[in-house]
Amino acid sequence: MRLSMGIAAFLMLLAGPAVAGEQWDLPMAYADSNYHTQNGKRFAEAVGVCTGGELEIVVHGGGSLFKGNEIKRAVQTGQVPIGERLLSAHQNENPLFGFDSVPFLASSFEASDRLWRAARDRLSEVLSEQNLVLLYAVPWPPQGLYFNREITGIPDMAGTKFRTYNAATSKLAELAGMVPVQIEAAELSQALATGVAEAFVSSAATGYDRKVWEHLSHFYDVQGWLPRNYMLVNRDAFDALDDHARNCLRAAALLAEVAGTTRARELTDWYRAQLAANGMIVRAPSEQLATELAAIGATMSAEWSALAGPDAAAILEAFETD
Ligand code: PCA
Repeated sequence: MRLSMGIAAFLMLLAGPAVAGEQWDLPMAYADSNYHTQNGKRFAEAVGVCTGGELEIVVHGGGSLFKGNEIKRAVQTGQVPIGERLLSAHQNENPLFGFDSVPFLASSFEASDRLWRAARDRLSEVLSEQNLVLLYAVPWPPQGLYFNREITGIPDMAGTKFRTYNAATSKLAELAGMVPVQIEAAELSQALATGVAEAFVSSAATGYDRKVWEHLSHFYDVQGWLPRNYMLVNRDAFDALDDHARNCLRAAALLAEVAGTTRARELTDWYRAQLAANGMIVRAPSEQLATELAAIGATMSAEWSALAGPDAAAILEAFETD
């Protein structure tokens, strides 16, 4: 409450006179109640207050305007001026986009923040070349494994149909002898209900949002990595704004990144507790599973470094020396 009053006071200082405004639609892919979506709504409100109504942003959650895998392209091509997306889902375009999904490279909130600081400038440059302005990024809670049975090691996973959300998670499935199927979070419950997928990797947040206890029984809290959602603006739309509106977007983005990341940290234990409260067995991986996953992580880390070349080297160096 104190924080939000501080934010309001800060934005009022920036606010100019009220003028009849421009309206921007903002597609987001995840559940309306999810903290990313709620944070995006507060970001939109802050921009509205700061610009005195000159720029009004309307959030469309749950993939209702564009589906997750369509959002980046829609923003790039100007079908919408702004959108939020899990960038690692596009790591086939540029391996740099997968920097936040390398298993066990940065598996705590603290390490994830450091990795983000190390990657941010280069990522902004690459996105700028794609006609995109990067505004802010907010992590998901640490990634764990969901199954419909007890799993004590990788051999238990053989042949399982495994829902993935990017190239890294598909690679993980293959290295574990499973069959990857890439599916958006919005379609996850249906995929589990129909047997298209039998297991998956994600945060406790997505397990909660999709009520996966209706289909699965075990959550292994392996804490693999913390992928991020990124708020992206079409560069032409951004450049067409006046200085004041651009400053408002940047200021609201700074606040949104801090607020969203804080919320993710605060909610992580709560999400895990909700899985357990709804009957799931929530536990750490066995020693065997942890060791086997670490070996897969080492393979994937080496592969990512080779693929992302000088970008990877620069990020890893900045990460390790921060
Ligand atoms: N939820 C998203 C991405 C990472 C996460 O925790 C998903 O499962 O699609």
